[in-house]
Amino acid sequence: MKPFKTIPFTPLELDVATLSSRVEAHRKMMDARRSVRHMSDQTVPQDVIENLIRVGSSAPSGAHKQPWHFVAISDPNVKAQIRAAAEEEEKAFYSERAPQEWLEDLAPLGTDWEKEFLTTAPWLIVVFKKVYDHHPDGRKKNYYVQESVGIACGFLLQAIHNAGLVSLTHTPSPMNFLSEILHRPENEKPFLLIPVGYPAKDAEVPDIHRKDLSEVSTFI
Ligand code: IYR
Repeated sequence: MKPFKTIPFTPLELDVATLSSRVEAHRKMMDARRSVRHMSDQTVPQDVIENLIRVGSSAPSGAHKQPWHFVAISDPNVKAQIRAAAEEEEKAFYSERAPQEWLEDLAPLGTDWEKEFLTTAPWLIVVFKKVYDHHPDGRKKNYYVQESVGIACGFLLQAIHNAGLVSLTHTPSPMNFLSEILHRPENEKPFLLIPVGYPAKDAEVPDIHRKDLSEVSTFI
């Protein structure tokens, strides 16, 4: 007897031709993903956001602790509070805190302190990482929190794109203000702010390109 309970795993069982074509279709689909900063205010139903978060939360995690919490915001007043606080931090970043080299690296993206998408997007999803969990018998440690929550965000971003919606990985820094505005407990720390919605009709994205496979991989 194993010391833990198991259930059968159900594989997809694709033939090689189907496997190749599915991977190619997925690659093409994902190649069309872009970070979009010009959002439409068109609404997205809550049940869609709920299902996208379920995808994010299906990610693997250290010791299966699932050390994340997703806060989905559509309340215009809360979005306005977040925008005001984020823009205050961004103003300080762009005018004082950012070293010259960082500003030069950001120049091709055309970013600045103004974050209109924070009030235009129908939803903001703030992902929190849980450094530890509260249990009746005290604090319980989580493992590989950074990696786990990063993977969960990757799942979420992929699901958003697959839905025909757009997103942006926004990291106002520091972002402690999110804990206060969203009333999150002290064991949760803000990890990523992801506006979700449809792109604005005239949305444009920077003309930047991805590294080739040969630059990002080695086969041995
Ligand atoms: N947080 C700032 C700056 C910024 C930093 C990086 I690294 C980016 O890839 C993009 C922006 C902002 O959101 O504008």
